[in-house]
Amino acid sequence: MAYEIALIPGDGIGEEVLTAVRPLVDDLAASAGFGLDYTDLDWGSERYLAEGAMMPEDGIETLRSHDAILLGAVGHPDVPDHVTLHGLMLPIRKRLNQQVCKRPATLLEGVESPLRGYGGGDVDLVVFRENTEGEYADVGGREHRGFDHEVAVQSAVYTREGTETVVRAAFEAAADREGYLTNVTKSNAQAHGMVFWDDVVREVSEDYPGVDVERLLVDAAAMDFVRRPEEFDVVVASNLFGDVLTDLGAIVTGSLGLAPSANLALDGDAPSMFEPVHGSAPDIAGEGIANPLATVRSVAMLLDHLGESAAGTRLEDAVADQLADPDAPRTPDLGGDAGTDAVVAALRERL
Ligand code: GGG
Repeated sequence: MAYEIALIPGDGIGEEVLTAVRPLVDDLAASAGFGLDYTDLDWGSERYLAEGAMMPEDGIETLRSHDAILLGAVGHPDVPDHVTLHGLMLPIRKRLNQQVCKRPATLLEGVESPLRGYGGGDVDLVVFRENTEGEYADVGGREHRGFDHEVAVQSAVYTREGTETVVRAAFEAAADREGYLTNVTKSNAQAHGMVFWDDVVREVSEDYPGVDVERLLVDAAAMDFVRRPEEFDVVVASNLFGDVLTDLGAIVTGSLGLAPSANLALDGDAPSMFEPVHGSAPDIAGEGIANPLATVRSVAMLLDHLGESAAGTRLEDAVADQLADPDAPRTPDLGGDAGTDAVVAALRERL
């Protein structure tokens, strides 16, 4: 049995971490009795600079025939960020209907949190981020460019279907975990879209009587991710709020270099996409010091999604073991001085 994986290293450290991690994943798959057949896709900013587009016109159709997508990172100092995001990552999420973005944040043993007094196991939360609409909707425009009366309009869009899909996914996770869900909005200020969002949460909650729901405004949630992160379990939030909160979740659990994510196409008609939360990090690109573990953990989520849960768990457990080992190499984001390849080599040995 071999799974078809679309591999998009993308930009900056995305390419370095994917190149480093791929042989380890192949070994793991072989030892677990399945194969991974990759389609290497050189999509990204270098392609944009050479050809004027981040991916080919039929790129989305190319992806459709795969079982899953593994993405590195997107972003290049010579290309505006809105071009890279709207040219690659957002069309994939939107056109493959990857409505749910799942981002766990766990403080693992051996990893130092910047928060005083927190140790391994103290923080274990998962954010469900709406992934194809909300504040990321491509609705709006600019008029009167260059004049004093220039105007920019950017509208957020919340559909019942999109909102309910992510809210239901979050309730399902909460029911499986601790029965506790935090709904993050800004419905005091955004009285249309976010009050609608709260209504959907209330409606869906009726199907989950065993789940307690806490409501938080996003400013309070940001504060509490720092002040009392141990009290969160499952969090559901809009596209932008989820994006912001998951960087916060990543850093209070040690590093953006450890944070994995899954963009899930739950209707099953299209592949889901797995990617480290971090971006292309141009400041360290090419130095060989990027932390590969966010990508490794994203692969663990990918394997779990494909139904290869034993292999996914083995990978995730090996990462946890390695981080708990004070003698194991670690990259500078975790206070070490090892390079990407050394961390992957040690993990391969451990597996
Ligand atoms: N690994 C994916 C990546 O490059 N993320 C950077 C980024 O800006 N992401 C925006 C988003 O997730 O909405």
